[in-house]
Amino acid sequence: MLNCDRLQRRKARVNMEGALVARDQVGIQDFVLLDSITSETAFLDNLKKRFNENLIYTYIGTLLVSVNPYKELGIYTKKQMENYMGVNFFELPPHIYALADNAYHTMLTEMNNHFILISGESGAGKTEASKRILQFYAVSCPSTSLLDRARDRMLVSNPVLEAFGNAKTLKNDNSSRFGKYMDIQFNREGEAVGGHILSYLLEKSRVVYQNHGERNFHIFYQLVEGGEEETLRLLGLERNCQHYCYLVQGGTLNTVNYKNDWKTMQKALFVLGFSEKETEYLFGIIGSILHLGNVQFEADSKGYAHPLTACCILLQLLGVHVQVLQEALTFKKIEAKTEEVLSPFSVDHAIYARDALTKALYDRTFTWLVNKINESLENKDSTKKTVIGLLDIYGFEVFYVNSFEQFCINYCNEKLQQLFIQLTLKSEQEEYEAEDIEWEPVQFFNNRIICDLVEQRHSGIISILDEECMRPGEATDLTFLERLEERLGNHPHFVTHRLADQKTRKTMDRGDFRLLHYAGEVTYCVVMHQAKNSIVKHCFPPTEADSKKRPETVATQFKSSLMGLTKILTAKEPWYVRCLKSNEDKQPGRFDHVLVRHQVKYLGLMEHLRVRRAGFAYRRRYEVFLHRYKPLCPATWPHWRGVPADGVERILKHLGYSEDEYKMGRTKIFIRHPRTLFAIEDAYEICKHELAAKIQAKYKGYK
Ligand code: AD9
Ligand code: MG
Repeated sequence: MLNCDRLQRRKARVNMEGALVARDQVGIQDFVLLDSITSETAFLDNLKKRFNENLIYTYIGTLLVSVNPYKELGIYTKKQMENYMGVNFFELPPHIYALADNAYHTMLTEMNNHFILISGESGAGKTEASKRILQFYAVSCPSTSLLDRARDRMLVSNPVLEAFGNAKTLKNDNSSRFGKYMDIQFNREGEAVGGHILSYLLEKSRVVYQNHGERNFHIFYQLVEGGEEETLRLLGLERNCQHYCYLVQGGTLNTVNYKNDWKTMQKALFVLGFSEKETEYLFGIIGSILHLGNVQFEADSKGYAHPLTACCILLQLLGVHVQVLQEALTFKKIEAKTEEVLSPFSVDHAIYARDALTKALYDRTFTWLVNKINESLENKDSTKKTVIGLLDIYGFEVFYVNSFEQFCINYCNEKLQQLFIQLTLKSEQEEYEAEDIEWEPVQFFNNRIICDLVEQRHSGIISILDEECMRPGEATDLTFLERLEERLGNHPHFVTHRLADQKTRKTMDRGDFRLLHYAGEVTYCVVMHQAKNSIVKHCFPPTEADSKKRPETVATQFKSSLMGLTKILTAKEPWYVRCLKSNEDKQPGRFDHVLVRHQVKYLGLMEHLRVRRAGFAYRRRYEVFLHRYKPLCPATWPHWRGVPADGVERILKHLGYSEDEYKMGRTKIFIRHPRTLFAIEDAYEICKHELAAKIQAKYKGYK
C-alpha cells in the first residue's frame, strides 16, 4: 500500500510533470502513450534504441515487453526492488518489478486471483522473468518469521525443478523441458503463505537421447561432476560423464562447472524438507539410470537378446532381483488364456525396452518430486487466500529434426497464443461492441485455425493419432502419415511431402509432415530410422501398445491438461510479459533486427498496440467503480441513491475529467489512459487519509 510519505513524493512529481508518466532518457517507454509510433519499423527502432542503452523493458499499456540482453545488467538489486514497491505502474521506468507489484496490489485491493502469462520462444527469457518475479515477492511482501520458511521453500523449489527439468539445448543453455504453472498464495495481509505447482509434459525422451550439441537434464552432470566422493562410491559411479552412454548422445561437450549447482540443489532439497532417505532414494534412481544406459545386449544364435553386462549396483539401487530386471529387458509378457507366456526380444527390442523403462522411471521420479515439493509448499491454514499464478512454459522451438516433443511444445505455445488473443484482441473488441462503445475493428491473425487443426475432436491430428493407435499391429508411422494426408491434405496450415513444393516451396522427406504455426513453419519427423522419437512409437511403451487395454495416448492426455490449464487461467485476471529473443547466438547485447521483427509480428504486438492505443486501458462495472470512489464527490458520499452510471458520471465530472478521457458503456465505465485512473486512485488515497485523520481527531475530542 502507499504510505503517506511515498504519496507526497509522488504528488510532487505529478505536479512537476503534469502527468504520472516517468520518462527515461532513451526512446519511448510506453508505446501506447506516444502518438508517433504506428509502424512496425518505428516500433523496432524504439526497442533497439532502448536495448542499446540496456533498457530491456518497454510497455504496451500494462503489457511488458522484455528483450533478452544475454548479460547481467545490475537491475535486479534489492535497492531496485525497494524502488518499485508500492509505486504506480507508470511512475518509474518499465520493469518486471513494476508489473509484479501492480498485480500484487490489484490482487489485494480487489481480493481476486491473478496470473502472469510469460511467453516467448525458447531462450527469450521466460524462466528468468518468472524467477525475478518470485524473488520480488519474497523481498517485497510482508512476512513473519513463521512465514519465512514458506517463502524460502518457494524460492528454492526453482533450483531443484531446474536441475531435474531443464537441460542445455541448441536454443538455450538452461532450457525448460517441462511446463510449469505455480500459484503463489497470499493471505489478506498480503503475506506469501504457500504455493502449488502444476507441471506439464516433461520431455522424458531426453533422458535416453539428445540431439547433437545438446545435453541430458542438468541433474546427471551435477551428480557426476559435483557429487561428493562418498555419494559417487555408494552409487557406484565414476567421476566422468564420458563414461555414461546416456550423457554423451549429443557428442562431446565442453565441461561446465556443476559443483556449485550441485551444492545449491542439495541445500534446496534440505530446505524443502526432504529426508535423508528420500534424498538417497532420489539419487539412487539417478545413479541407476546412468547404469541402465550402459547395459548392452548381444544376440544368441536365434537372434534373441541377452544382457552383456551384469551390474550388481544397478540391481541394488533399483531394489530388484537380477532375474526380474533381465526378464523386463529381454522378454515381452503375453497373456494367454490361462497363463503368461514370455516371448524373447531381439537386441533392438531390448534396447527399446531398456530406454522405455528409463524414461518411465525418470518421468515418475519427476512427478514424485513435484508432489513432494507441493507437500512442502502447502499451506494447511483454511483462511481465505488469493493467488498470483506464474506461467513459465517451454517456448516455441524449431530444430533441424523435430519430433513428438516439439509437436507438443509448439502446440502448447499455440494454445497460449490463442488465450492471449482471446483475452486481449478478441474479447476486448467484442466488449466494446457489446457495450455500444464506438469502435473501429483492428484486424489480427487468429491462430484458432491451427489449434483446431491439432486438437479438434474427430478431425484433428491428435484424434487421427489416437485412431491409429487403436489399430495395434496394423498402424505404423507411415499409415499415420497417410491418414493425415487423406484427411488434412487441404488444410491451409498442413503440408505433406507431396504438397510441400506448392504450399511452402520447400521440399521435405516422405516421413515428414509440416505445420505452418503462428510462429513459423515446423517440419515434424514421423518416421525415424532409429525409431528413437517417432510419433506413433512415442505414444505407448511397447508393452502397453501391444496389450488389449487402451490407455489415453500421451498426446490426448496433454491436450486435456492444456484445456485444464486454460480453465485455471481464464478464471483469473491476466497480466502479460512478452519475452523477445535478441539473437540466436546467445550473444550479449546483440540485437538481430530480423529475428526481433519476426517475433514482434507473430506475437501480435502491433495489433495489441493498435487495440490498446485506440481502446481503453481500464474498465469497471459502474457499481464497483462507484463503491470504491464515492468518497471523492460530495454528491455520492456517503450514499448515492440514483442509477450507478449517473453516480459515476458525477464523480468524474466533479474531478474535472473531460469526455474524451472516458466513455460510458452499457454496464461499465471505460477509462482511456492509465494515468487518469492513477490520478483518481491518488485522489482516493488522499481522501482516505484525510477521512482517517478526521475520524482520529473526532475520537481524540471524545477523550
Ligand atoms: V525455454 O523456452 O525454457 O528454452 P526461456 O525460459 O524463455 O527459454 P531463459 O529464461 O532460460 O529462456 O533465458 C535464457 C538465458 O538468457 C538465461 O539463461 C540467461 O542467460 C539469459 N537471460 C534471459 N533473461 C535475462 C535477463 N533479464 N537478464 C540477463 C537474461 N540475462
Ligand atoms: Mg524456460
